[in-house]
Amino acid sequence: MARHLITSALPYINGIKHLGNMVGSMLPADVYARFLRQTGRETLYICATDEHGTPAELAAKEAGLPVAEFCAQQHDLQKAVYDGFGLNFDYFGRSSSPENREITQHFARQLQKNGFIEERSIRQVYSLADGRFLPDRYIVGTCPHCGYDKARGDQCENCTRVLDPTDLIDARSAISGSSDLEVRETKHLFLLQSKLQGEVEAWIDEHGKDWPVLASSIARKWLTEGLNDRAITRDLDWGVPVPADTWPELAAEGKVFYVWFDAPVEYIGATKEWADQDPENRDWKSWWYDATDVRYTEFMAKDNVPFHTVMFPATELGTREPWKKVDYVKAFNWLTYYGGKFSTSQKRGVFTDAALELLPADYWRYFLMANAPESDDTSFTWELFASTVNKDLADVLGNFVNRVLSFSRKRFGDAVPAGNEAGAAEAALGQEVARLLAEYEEHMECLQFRKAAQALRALWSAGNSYLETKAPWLEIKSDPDAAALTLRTAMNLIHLYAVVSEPFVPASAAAMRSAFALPADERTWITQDEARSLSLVPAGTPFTVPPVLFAKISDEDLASYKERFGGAEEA
Ligand code: B3M
Ligand code: ZN
Repeated sequence: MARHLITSALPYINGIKHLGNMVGSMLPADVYARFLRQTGRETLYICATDEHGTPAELAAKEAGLPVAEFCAQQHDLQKAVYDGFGLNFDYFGRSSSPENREITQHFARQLQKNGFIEERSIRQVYSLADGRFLPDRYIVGTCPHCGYDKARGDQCENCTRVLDPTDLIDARSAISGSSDLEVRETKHLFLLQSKLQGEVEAWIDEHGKDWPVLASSIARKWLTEGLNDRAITRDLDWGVPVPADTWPELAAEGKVFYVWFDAPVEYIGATKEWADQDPENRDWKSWWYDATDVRYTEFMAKDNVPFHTVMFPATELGTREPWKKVDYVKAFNWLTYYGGKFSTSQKRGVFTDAALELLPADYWRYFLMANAPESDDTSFTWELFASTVNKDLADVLGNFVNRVLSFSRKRFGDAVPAGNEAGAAEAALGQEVARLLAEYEEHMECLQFRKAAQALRALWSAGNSYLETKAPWLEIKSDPDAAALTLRTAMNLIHLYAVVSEPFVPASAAAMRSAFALPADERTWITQDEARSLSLVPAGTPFTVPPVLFAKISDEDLASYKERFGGAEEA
């Protein structure tokens, strides 16, 4: 049986992420990893903060902190939010780790050895006032295309055009504001991607066949445009240093690798960080090197697809070593905020820390996955959020659990009642539940999260329909044994929900499961037969009634959320 390696795009260190980032990478990866673990597959889910590059340096400057300190703080802040979301990483690392430095430098040496790296002289902007070169975002000026006066050296935020720092009008240093700039010659390393084009194409022909269209179409588009040689070093203080044993001159000048060169390597680096914490029992290399029994799935939003499907595979191929390459790329479209962009700089939309201040993680997890931007963009609106929470979570699931357990306790006391033997209604219910469970499993295996969420919801609804049909509150009057059977069956459904809902709503699943005092309940999944017979919780099992699982979002709540976060009017 294959071992499953899972990674989600590494969240950039410069600030807390919004819900759009969450639903396009870490959350679906966690849902999938939980499902795989529960169904008995050996699984390793790795993620990390992406800590290098100019945005990190600039954000640190703004915060008035040394960049290393800033990154350490932000890493802990982000990790705390992800813990709050119930993200069950096997390891959450840092791309600034010594492990990543070592492996990134190894990659570079291999690429050099195999003729895929070349030193080239380029002309770059140098700031006399700051005494340094100004890469990418360190230089600001007026966009030659649209006239926006805060365009950055790499891109104009206003018209989104990609720029070269020398294109800017009235260019100045983002550090000192000085316009005392000149263009100087400097040497950088270039990755000769053009030489690897054919190999990457062949690799995608072979391995990209089963990827979702969103991923494979983006990869093809990049290949059609042709792979250009790219500068993979920068003049920055913060980053993986160019190794002095191979490039003494560049190392002496303090060059570091470009953030997109070391970031994907951190998937491997973080796996080594994980292993270094328990070297006796963990073998990072077996997951990455010559790992023919590993199935590797990556999660990311669509803007990250070119780096993962083309550039990083090119880098891996160029090492001429058997590094594990991605098997399946699960890519996502955008989650929009009322049809517009979530924006960190304009503080528009919902950030992950703020979301957890409002409501527990399970509300967000279920909502986001049930509406995941899989085949198209999804628009987040507070109205859609409130109606999903109120209908699916509060009415369908939460209400069922509470109603069944409180009613049974009132009529039959603190243990699951015995009553009649299962009859025709229970047999029909068991068939239906087994069918829906199979459907749910199938969608999860194919990483179709919206469909999986629908199947899960259908499982929850099946319980409601059964309860409405049997109406134990009427049965109790004429035939208490019939009512007891209905309640016992419904309690078995609650236990089944507790097990199979875990990937989506782990905290609520744990609350449902702990309602029953089952001896040694270590079961991780439910088989078709068990689903059909609905008898894992026998009569006599003591139970408690958990607090209300999901509170409804009232009209007043809705109004206050919209006021606090802004709604349609700002779109
Ligand atoms: N840090 C995503 C971003 O910030 C980027 C992903 C790296 S994955 C190796 O857009
Ligand atoms: Zn512009």
